[in-house]
Amino acid sequence: MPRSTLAVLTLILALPLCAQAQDAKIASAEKAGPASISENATILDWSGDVIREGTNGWLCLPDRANTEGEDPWCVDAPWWDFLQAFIAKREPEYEQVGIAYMMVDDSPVSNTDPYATEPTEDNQWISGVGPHLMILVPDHSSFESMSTDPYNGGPWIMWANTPYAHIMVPLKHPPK
Ligand SMILES: [Cu+2]
Repeated sequence: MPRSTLAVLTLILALPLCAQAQDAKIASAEKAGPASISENATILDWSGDVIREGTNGWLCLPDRANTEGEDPWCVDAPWWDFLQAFIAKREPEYEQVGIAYMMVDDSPVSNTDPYATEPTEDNQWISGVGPHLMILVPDHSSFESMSTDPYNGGPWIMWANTPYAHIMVPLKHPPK
């Protein structure tokens, strides 16, 4: 078979596989938020590439397959600034209130140390958060009245006293 035919065949075979992977990412990302938001959101993968262009200003990202737990996100602009800063290990710059939906679950995480990768004696490792909202507030002094205890039964401040502090709002149950 001429090499060009082979190349074309490879392309034809690879395309549907590729489309399937993209469909799976879109389906995963759409589960992160209510349909009224996620159906019209821009879908990104975790390298920031656009999988589907949206119309409503929201961004949804699929489950990161390399982590425990299912953790798709839908985020607004302040949260996207936060996520990019978090990944680059720099301080976020958002100046407006931010809302993020995680309507499925989240991967296990330390409640105190943003970059912890495993449980330690004192880093409050939590898992099984279940569906929740996450809220950014630029002025962290307004967090003072809130609990930092993930098991208090209601909302709490995660990563308190760091540039990444935010309000966790469980929608079904406290972390397990
Ligand atoms: Cu979360």
